[in-house]
Amino acid sequence: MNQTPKRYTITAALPYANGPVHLGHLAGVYIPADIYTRYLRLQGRDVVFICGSDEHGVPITIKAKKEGVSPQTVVDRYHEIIKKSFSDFGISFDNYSRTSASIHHETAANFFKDLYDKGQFVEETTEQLFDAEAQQFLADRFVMGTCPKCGNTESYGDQCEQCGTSHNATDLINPKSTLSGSTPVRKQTKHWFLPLDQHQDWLKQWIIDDHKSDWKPNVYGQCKSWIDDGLRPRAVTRDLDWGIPVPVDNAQGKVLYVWFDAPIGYISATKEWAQKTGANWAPYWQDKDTKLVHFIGKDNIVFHCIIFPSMLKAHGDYILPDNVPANEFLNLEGDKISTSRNWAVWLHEYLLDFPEQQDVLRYALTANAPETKDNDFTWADFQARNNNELVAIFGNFINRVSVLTHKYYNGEVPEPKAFLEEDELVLNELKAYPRVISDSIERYRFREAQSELINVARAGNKYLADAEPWKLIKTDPERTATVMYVALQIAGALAVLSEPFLPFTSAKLKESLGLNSLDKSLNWERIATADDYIAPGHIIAQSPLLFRKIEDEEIELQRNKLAQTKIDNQPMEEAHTPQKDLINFDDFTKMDLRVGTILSAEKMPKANKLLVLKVDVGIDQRTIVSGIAEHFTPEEIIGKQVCVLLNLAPRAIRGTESQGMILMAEDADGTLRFVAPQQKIMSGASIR
Ligand code: B3M
Ligand code: ZN
Repeated sequence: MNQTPKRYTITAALPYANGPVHLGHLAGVYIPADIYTRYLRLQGRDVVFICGSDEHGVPITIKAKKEGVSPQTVVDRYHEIIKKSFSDFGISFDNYSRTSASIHHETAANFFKDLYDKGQFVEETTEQLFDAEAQQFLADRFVMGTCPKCGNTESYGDQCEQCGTSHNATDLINPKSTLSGSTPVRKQTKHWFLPLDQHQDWLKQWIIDDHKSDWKPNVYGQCKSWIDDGLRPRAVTRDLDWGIPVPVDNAQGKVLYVWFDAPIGYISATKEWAQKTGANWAPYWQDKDTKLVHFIGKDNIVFHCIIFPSMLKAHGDYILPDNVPANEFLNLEGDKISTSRNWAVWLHEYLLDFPEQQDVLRYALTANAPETKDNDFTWADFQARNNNELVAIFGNFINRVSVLTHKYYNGEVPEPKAFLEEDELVLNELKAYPRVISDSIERYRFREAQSELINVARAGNKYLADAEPWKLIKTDPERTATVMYVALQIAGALAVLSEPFLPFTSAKLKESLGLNSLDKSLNWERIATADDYIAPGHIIAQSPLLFRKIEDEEIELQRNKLAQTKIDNQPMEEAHTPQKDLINFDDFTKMDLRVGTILSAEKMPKANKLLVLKVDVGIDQRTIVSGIAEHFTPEEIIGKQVCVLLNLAPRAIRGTESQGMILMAEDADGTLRFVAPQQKIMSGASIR
């Protein structure tokens, strides 16, 4: 879209309501979407910003099963938590809805019905994976196996999180049910398929030809690889009991696939917003002068670039997205963020430790946003961004301006005298910033945009440091007045330009500078075209503390929390060492393994760990020294049958020759157990 669109529909991925949101969500999707939307509003554009909870799908059912509660209980709980986190962090949705809302059920069912009536589906009875133990069809996250594309052994039935490929559950190699662990069988069932193969041609032209230069390379690349591989029909219904019932005859026990209903959630949420505000929802989705932008994470690319557009196209009344600026992933202190391993910084927990410091996190996440590649969040970087940039540059400049204005002029903006070259220079530089920042934002380069914002404060600091009004005041009050006047204009511009990135700070700053009571309101347009934003005589209040230094101890505390999580996770992770190198059968038969019976046991003198055993191994009775004294008393093991490696070369241990080895199994916590025959058997029975 080249000329300015009439209106914008901005969507942010609907988070699954099966857990709270963490900083990865914020960095990848919601902050960029919020910056973009706030920016558009500041330009006076007509925009609706839409999101909501994704409350269907297998992840919700799995969580509910685990907790022994209904799916509705799960989604009710997390919907509220997620909604609050977003509002706490200033994510300024016009509507945050949910897919269990009746308006959504109705909208999604009608959408399906419409495509059905138009003959846009292929109806087919095929063999699907079925868990005979759990008596359930296995779709999506109910089944895991090896990804046919990249070999990841933990791919889900509908999608591989490693390579981003979306596939059919029957494509998985070695599928296993996540319900029972059993290997699924195949069973016939009827479903409706969206024939993506029939959409291949227009998709190719639309993405590969038309969007080669304006979609991000990561997004374009994934789509291209999909299209190059050849698109195949995708089932859009499932045999499940949680979801939107398939609205046609003879579809009992079937619901819409979550990835069919969830994106329609954007439309339902827009309708709900229109109902609340009295607006008309339709042009936001159906007028070709509307620019539709989907903010998502990289694991959602194919759904937003291929499947949902095919649905919209098949319907016929809808516009297609203009852009889908998907981000890569944010890691945390070097590791992939993981809900199950609790390797995350949860937003509601962050606010307990850093109350009212939303903007600091927003800033650090944008400065380090995973726009072109996966990135790493570290607490050290968070602290440095705050202390070296927000406090030392932005906060410092505002503080100096405020303090000096009060000290010299009781808070009244002074009358400037003649401008010198350095004044003109900085004022002209200021005028250029709205354009520079806009250009970056319009191209979805939010880190670049935010670093330009900090450059405004940097320019202000440099201007003050060069002019030194604190020295000048003694010798040249007139010149000081001019310098302070110019510095105040810079402060005013910062208050306005920071709004998309640091909304809480911007509001405080506007308030203290009294920007809302100016004759001509200060906006991006005025910053770009004028240089007398705040007139002489205007009164400013004392600036509140915008940012405070974050101390080493606070960072240490966060690091300790994560270290504790690592420890909590450890036994599980360490329990299984990787498989050793392969051996052949001959290697195995070289080991002479036999059942032995312990005849006697006594402690080795002066050795805490060692027991000296006499073991009957059929062909003889031999002495074996074993390091198990800390685990067993001699009395409790006499008479026990064990496995013995007979032909281990004898060796002297503390002067006693040991003529074999007893096999033991070790638990994750270090507990030792004998490997023993289940029933009594003759001593010397060979083990194969
Ligand atoms: N709930 C998946 C996710 O959180 C999904 C997004 C839906 S957007 C329509 O990755
Ligand atoms: Zn894969």
